[in-house]
Amino acid sequence: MYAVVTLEESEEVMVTASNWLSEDKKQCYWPPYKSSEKFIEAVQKGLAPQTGEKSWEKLAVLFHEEYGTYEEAKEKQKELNEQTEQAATAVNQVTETCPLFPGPSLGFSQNASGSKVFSIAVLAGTTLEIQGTKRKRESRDLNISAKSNSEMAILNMAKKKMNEVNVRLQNISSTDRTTNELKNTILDAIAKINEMEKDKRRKETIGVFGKTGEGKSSLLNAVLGLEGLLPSGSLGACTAVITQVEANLEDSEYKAEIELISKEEWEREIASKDERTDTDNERIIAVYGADADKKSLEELKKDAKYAEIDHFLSAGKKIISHTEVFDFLHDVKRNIEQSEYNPGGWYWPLVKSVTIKIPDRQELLEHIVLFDVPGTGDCNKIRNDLWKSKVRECSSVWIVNGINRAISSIEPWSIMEHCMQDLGPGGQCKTINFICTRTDDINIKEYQRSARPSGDQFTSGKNLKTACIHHRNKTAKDSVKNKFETMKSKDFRRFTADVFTVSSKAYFDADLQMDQNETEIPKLQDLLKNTNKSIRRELTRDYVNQAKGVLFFIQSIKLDTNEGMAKLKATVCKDYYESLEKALKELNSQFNSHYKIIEQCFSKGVEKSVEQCVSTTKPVIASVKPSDKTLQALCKNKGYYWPKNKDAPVDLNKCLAKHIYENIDEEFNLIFPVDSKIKTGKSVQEQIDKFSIIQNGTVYAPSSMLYHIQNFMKTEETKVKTFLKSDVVQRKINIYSLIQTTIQDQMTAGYKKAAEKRGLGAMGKRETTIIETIELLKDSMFKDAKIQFLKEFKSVTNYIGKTLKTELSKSVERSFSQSSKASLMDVSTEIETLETLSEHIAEI
Ligand SMILES: Nc1nc2c(ncn2[C@@H]2O[C@H](COP(=O)(O)OP(=O)(O)OP(=O)(O)O)[C@@H](O)[C@H]2O)c(=O)[nH]1
Ligand SMILES: [Mg+2]
Repeated sequence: MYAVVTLEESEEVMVTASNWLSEDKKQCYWPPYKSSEKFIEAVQKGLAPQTGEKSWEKLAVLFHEEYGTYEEAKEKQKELNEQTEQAATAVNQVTETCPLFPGPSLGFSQNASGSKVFSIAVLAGTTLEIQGTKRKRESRDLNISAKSNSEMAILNMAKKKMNEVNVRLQNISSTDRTTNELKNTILDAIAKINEMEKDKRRKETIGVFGKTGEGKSSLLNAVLGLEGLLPSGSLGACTAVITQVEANLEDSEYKAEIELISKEEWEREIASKDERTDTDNERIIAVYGADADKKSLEELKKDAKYAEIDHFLSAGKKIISHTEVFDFLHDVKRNIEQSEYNPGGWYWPLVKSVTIKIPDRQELLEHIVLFDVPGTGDCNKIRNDLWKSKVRECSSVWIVNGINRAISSIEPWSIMEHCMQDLGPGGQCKTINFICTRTDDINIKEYQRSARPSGDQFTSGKNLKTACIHHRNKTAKDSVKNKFETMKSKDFRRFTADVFTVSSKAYFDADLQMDQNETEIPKLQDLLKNTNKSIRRELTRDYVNQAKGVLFFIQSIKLDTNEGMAKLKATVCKDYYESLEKALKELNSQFNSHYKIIEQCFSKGVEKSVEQCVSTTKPVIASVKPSDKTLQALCKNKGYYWPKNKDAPVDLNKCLAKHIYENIDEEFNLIFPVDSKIKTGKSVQEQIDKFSIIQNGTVYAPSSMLYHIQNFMKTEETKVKTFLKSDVVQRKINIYSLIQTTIQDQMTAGYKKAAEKRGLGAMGKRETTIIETIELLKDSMFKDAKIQFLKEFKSVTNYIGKTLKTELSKSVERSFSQSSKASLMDVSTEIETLETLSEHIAEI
C-alpha cells in the first residue's frame, strides 16, 4: 500500500510506503537517502523502517489517502501539487499590485490601514538536499487584497482547509455508532462538494452568426490564436456544419467528435429524384461526385462510392485526434467544409454535428463553448432542428459582418429578427455583440473619396492608411450603435450590446503592420477570459458556501452537549418548519398571481390567433410559391424550411404562433428575464431569492449551537437556490418552446397531406391543403397550446416549491435530529478562515 502525505515542515506532498506511517498516521519514517531513485525504490518495495546503517528520521505529516498501487498514489500527489500550483499562479498574478507583507503563512492579518489582508504562503525555489528531509525553500508571503483577482487562490485555500478537516475526521476512531454515522455523513458531504467543484460542465455558449464569407471562422481562429484551426473560405469553400469549439481539458490533443446522420435518414433525403431541391442536389454532388444528382437512388447504389459512403455512415460517429493543428485541420476539413471544387470527396452533408476540442486554451475556453454557425444557405431537417436548439443555448451572440457593409447589409439584422424569440423569451441570451470584420481591408483612395474624412491626421504613407482605418472603425461603431438604439423591435433593446471592429488577418500577419490591439482581437479574448473568471468566481462562491455549511454542521454537533438543549432544539426546529410552511405559502401565492396574468395574456393571444391566423399565414406561403419545390420541402419539413440564399427561414409554425407571442412576450419576459440579475419585480428568480426560512432579527450568541445551526441553514438555502437558478432557465426554455411544438404537432398531418399532392396543379393543392388544415384546427390548436403551456408553467412553479420544501426540510431535520452528546471536533478556526474567504469572494 502507498500513502500520500504532506510533510508538515516543508509542505511538500509526497508518496510514501504505508508501513512507514505511525498508527495514528501523524508521523512517518523517512529514509536518509540522497538519491531520489533510491528513495522511490524504497517506497515501491515498502522497505522496513530503519533498514540500512543510517537511522531513519520521523517526520510530522498530514495524511491524505492510501492507495493499492504506486501509480494511483502518484496521481493523487500530482493532483494536490496542481492545486498548490494553481494557487501560486493566481497569487503571483497579483504580486505586482500587492506589496509583500510579512504575515502568517496561511490565514489573515491586519495591514497598515487596518483592513483585512488574506495572505497565503507560496512556495518557491524548492531544492531537495536530501530526499524529503531537508528542503531549503524561499517562502514568500503574498497578500491578496480584497479587490484583487484571486478566486483561484481563495478556492485552493478553501479546498486545503476542507482537505485538512477531511483528514482529521478520518483519523477519528470511535466505537460509538452515532459518532461514526455522523462522521460518514460529513465525509460524504465533503466528497460531494469536492465533486461539485470538479464539475467543469458549467458553460456559457457563444454563437457566432453571419452571412457566408464574412469571416466567422477566421475570427474564431484569431480569438483562439490558432491560425488554420477552422477551415476558412479560400477558393470558394465555406463552413457547412455547425461546429462547436470547446477546451480539451484532458490532454494535449486536438480532437473532433463527428456525429453522423443515420443511413436511413440519408437515404430518405435523397430517395426521390423528382422531389430533390437544389440543396439536395448540391449535397448529392458533394458526396458522390459531379452528375450524381442526375441519378436515381437505385443508380447511385450501383456505384462503388455508394458502398464507401454506406460504410462511412455505419460508424455513426467519427473521432479525429492529432497533436498538430495542421494535421488535425487536414483530416477535419472534408467533414465540415463545403467546396465547389473536387465534387465527390466531401462529407459535410452526412454530418449532424461536430465538436472540436482544443488543448492549452483553458484561460479562454474553460467554461465557454463557441458555435461557428455556417452562413445561411444549407438546410436539412436535422440541421434545422439543431440550429434552433443551438440558438436557444446561446448566452451571448456575435453577429459578424464585413466592415464595408456593416450598416448597409440587412442579413445579420434579419437573422437577429428571426432569432429573437429563440434568443430572448425562448432562450437565454444576454448579450449581442456586433463584430465588424476585415478592418485591414481598405482601399485608401476610394475610402477618402467616399467618406471624405477631414482633419490633419489624414496625411500620407502608413499613417494615412492607419488614419483611414481608425476613421472607418469609429464611423462603423457609431453607426451600428445607432442602429441598435433605433431598432424598432422592443425585444432587441433588452440585450446588452457592444460593437467591435476587428481584423483577424492582421492579428496573424505582421506585414499588415497593425498593432495587435488595433485588431481588437485581444478585446474579444479579454471578454472570454472575463466570462471564465466570473464563472470560476461563482464556482468558488458555491464551494466556499457549501464548505461553510459542512463546518457549521460539525460545529453544531460539538456544542450539542447541554442537557436542556434538547427542549430548546425542539422548539427552534418547530419554528423552522413553521417558517418553511409560511414562506412556501407566500411563494405559492406569488406564483398563482403570475399564472393568472399569463393566462389572461395567452387567452387574448388565442382569440387573436383564431381570428387572424389564416390571413397572417397566407402571405408567408405566398412568399415561397414561385418555387414549388420549396413549398414541398416546407411541407415535408413540418412547416419549416430555409431556402438557399435566403436571409431567414420560412417558419409556418412560428408564423401561426405570432399573435400568441405578441400577447405573452412582455409578461413572460418579466416573469423569466433572460438575465436573472435583472429585477423586474415579478421575476421567478426574485421570488426564489427572497425565499427564506430564517426569521429576520433572530440573533444567537456566536458560540451557541443555534448560531451554528442557523448558519448551516443559511448555507443550505443558498445551495438549493443556486441549484434552482440554472434549472429554472432550462425549464422556462421548455415552457416557451411548447407553443410552437404543440402547433407543429397538430399541423403535422396537414403538412404531410400537402406534401403528398402530385401532378398538375400540385402547387395550388398544397397551398389549399395547408390553409384548410389551419381553418380546421384553429379552434382547437391554439387552445391546446395554451393548455400545454400553462400546464408546464404550473409544473415549474410547483417544482420550485417542492424542491425548496424537500431540500430545506431535509436540512432542518439533519441539523436537529443528530443526538451526539460527545463533541466531534472543533472547526472554529476553519470557520473563521472560510468566513473571511467568503467576504473576499464577495468583494472581487
Ligand atoms: N483581409 C481580410 N480578410 C479576411 C479577414 N477575415 C476573414 N477574411 C477572409 O474572408 C474569407 C471568408 O472568411 P471565413 O472565415 O471563411 O468566413 P465565414 O464567415 O466563416 O464563412 P462561412 O463559413 O461560409 O459561413 C476568407 O478568404 C478569409 O481569408 C480579415 O480580417 N481581413
Ligand atoms: Mg466559416
